[in-house]
Amino acid sequence: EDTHKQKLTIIGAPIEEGAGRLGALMGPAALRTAGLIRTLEELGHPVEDRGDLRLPDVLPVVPPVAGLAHHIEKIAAWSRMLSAETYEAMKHGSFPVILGGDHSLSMGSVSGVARYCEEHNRELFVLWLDAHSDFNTPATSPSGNMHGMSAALLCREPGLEGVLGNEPHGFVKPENLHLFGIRSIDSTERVLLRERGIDVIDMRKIDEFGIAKLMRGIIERVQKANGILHVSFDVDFIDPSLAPGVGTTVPGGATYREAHLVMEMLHDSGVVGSLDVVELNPFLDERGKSALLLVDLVASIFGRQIFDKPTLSDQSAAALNA
Ligand code: EXY
Ligand code: MN
Ligand code: MN
Ligand code: MN
Repeated sequence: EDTHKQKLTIIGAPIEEGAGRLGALMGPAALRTAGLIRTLEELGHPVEDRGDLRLPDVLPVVPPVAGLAHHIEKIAAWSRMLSAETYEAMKHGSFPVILGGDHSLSMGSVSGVARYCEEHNRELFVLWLDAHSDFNTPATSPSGNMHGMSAALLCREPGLEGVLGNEPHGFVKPENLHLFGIRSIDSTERVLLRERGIDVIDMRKIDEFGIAKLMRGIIERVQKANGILHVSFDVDFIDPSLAPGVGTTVPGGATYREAHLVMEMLHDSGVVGSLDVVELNPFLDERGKSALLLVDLVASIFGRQIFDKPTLSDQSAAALNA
């Protein structure tokens, strides 16, 4: 998957019911306003923008779950739709980019990618850039908010089968999931993460060993397996001082350069096949700051290098000539 000039399919997923507070619904609109599509085109990628999807009028019936799972019917409807979208995009040789929307959308986006990988005998790896581990189930969740359950669903934790139901979908092997940037884990999650042996790269490890070395380890693993890497980028991976536009801020996140370096290394690796950008809440943002940073980070994963980046004076010169 050379992300150089690869065809991109942009899928807007204005979903907010998986989060504890409203506003992530405006995420795709804010990313578009911040120039996401134009930026990707300027990098030389053919972009197919599928626009923002909307919920069907009739929601699927989901059998009752043991525990708390708020708005599970809506999450199920989004998941089934998104799973089909990412699967189709990949089947057509395109790279799906899902604009959220809260993190529950990854239940759908990643299960579609996983289905594609299973059918094509490619090993799927997932890089989960997040402050949180998102490894609750309805039985363990303290909040019932389903954005805190998406990684668990993808690893086939019990209690969430009804979300995708009988729709075709794939899963992620727990040993192929890398949680990265983590600094908030519920006690219930901790137990499950240990039992399943999930790789948790927390901020302390990043501080101690450096983000480049840790990223290199993951990238080499995927390259050796000739695998495909899905990147699920939760805005709260970044430090809240840089990206305040998110409902679940946790101090001590990735710095500006750490976040960019991750994206630059991912680009150069050539192994990334799909991307979610989730949890942007424009209602909580400061004058578009988080949305603009996200667009820059997405530019980095699609090949923008510091060496080629337009400076402010380039931009004002262009404006004068216009
Ligand atoms: N662990 C907490 C819960 O399950 O309610 C918080 C989850 C926040 C999840 C955000 C999206 O990453
Ligand atoms: Mn490339
Ligand atoms: Mn998350
Ligand atoms: Mn998070």
